[in-house]
Amino acid sequence: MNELLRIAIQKSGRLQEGSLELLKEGGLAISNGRDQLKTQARNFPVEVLFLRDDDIPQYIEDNVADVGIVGENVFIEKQKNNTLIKRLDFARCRLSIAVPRSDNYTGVEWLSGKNIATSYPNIVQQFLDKNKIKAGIHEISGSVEIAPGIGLADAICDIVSTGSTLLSNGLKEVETVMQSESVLIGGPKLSSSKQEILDKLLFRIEAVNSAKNNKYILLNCPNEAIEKITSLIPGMKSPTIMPLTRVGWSSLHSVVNENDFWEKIDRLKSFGAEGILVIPIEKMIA
Ligand code: PRT
Ligand code: ZN
Repeated sequence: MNELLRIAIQKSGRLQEGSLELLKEGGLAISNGRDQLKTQARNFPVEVLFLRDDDIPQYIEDNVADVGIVGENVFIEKQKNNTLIKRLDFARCRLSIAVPRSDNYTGVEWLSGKNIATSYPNIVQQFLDKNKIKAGIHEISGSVEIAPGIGLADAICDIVSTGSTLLSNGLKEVETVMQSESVLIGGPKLSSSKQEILDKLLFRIEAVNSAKNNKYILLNCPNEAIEKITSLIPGMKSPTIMPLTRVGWSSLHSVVNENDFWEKIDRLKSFGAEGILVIPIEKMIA
């Protein structure tokens, strides 16, 4: 029998949708994991295991799964024999220290001798060691934000996204311990046939992600602006240029990155570009 690459993803929660979407956009025909522990892609040698995110690093270390998608915070906290294969750019958040709003927080030394409630004891300990602070760590698995209010701790370290959970619990964010996003992690070594499947999948994920980060752009410009515009938006190799029936003008097609998109649009206009159309790209293969 041919080998299957076993990919562990979160069964339900904040990572589940993004993980499934990524695999589906990569062309894998899979069902969504409701009421099932695992499923096999119908058109690709992959088996998807649906697990609690906290268990994924251990399952990879134990060779039950080959690779998995978790938050970077979980990858760092668990300290298993895992390696980071690829950052996946969704479920972005940060792990922060927060204290009651009324406390007069003066800096990281304020934490000295205090009690910090968290679900991430290893990460907090590393942070304290780095800052040469001695403080108590109280590990709790959920509802960390209520700990100071009920007298369980002086401070917390928890995941923050918009900050509204901290706000509604009377807390203020005082230190960012780490930034996090979803990551693909794996064990130390795959068999060559599994590595081949993973490489194929990574290639597809790359195509999907670069497409998300880029837009197809079409514009009209006076011929004398072509050179400047080409150096601003060189595209994948170089732009396509077609003459317009209007003498002295061309239509230019290229690819533009999402990150500095608006800045580039402003410059294109200043170069004399008109009739700018921007169109999403579905897949992009360099
Ligand atoms: O059941 P299972 O163990 O699989 O899931 P879980 O409850 O442990 O995890 P889940 O689904 O809540 O989160 C999975 C991963 O998503 C985390 O490990 C992070 O990497 C990432 N992530 C991104 C978040 C958030 N954003 C987030 N906002 N994880 C949790 N939160 C929580 C946070 O704990 C806090 O309670 O949302 C609240 C803060 O949000 P704001 O917007 O109010 O600041
Ligand atoms: Zn969890």
